[in-house]
Amino acid sequence: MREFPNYFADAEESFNGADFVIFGLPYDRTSSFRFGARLAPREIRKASWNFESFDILTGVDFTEVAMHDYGDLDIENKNSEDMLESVKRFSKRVIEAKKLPVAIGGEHSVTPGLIEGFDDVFVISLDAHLDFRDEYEGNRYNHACASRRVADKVGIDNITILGVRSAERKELEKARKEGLRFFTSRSLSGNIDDVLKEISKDIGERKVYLSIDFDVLDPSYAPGVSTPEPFGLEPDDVIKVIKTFADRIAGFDLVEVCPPYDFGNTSILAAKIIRIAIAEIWKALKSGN
Ligand SMILES: [Mn+2]
Repeated sequence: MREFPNYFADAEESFNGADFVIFGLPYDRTSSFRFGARLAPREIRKASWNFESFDILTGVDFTEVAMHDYGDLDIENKNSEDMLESVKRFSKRVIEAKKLPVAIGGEHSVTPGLIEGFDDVFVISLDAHLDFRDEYEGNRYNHACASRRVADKVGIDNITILGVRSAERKELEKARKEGLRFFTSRSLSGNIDDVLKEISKDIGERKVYLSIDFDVLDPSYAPGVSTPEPFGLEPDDVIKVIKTFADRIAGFDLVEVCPPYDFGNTSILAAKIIRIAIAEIWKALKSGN
């Protein structure tokens, strides 16, 4: 493969001039099955150079979109608490500067840090896993606890998880008891338009934070993830989610891509979905101005 610059394609704006700030979170210290998600920011950036600056699907020319690529945060060797502190600090800086954070993981444990800077936000998480354990392997900040920690912050009524097809029995009981709203991949099959319409109505005009755990996709589309789980969503389902909330998304992350188990197709799809999300949000921003 040719050598390309180590920044996300077309992200050539300065921090101050940007509407979107892309940054990498190379962290996989709590991964429970496959390690390697820390390598994803680099691979996804590389994959982004595969695409034309003009995107025929969204009609957006990325040379017109003010995107900055900050690079990676120095978190690879930190423990969970210190990693979260760094992620939170940087994410806050982006949000306070009125820019939209676009985080490339790394594992899902980064998400609770990313949302810390928002005052009032509804979290939509796409994930094969419920991630609602209070702790895993002795760590409350393990990637298997991501949704639980997010719910601690925003409140159980302000998060919904789409595409679930894996949970531990007690974890599931607890989620049901506490009223966590989630939709299994099966329940969305053939029905996602109606579900999204309903969620959209409930959220109203509130801001949305979108967390895309890439294992929400079926492994036939995205085999290179840390914990693949069969019977997942299709890429178009993810696009539908993005389009439904594009006018309200205040930040998003894409996590759990695991390059050592990828032939390149997962990173390519991840880069494309990041580009489509930026394009749809940008179009919504423009039409709102
Ligand atoms: Mn997951």
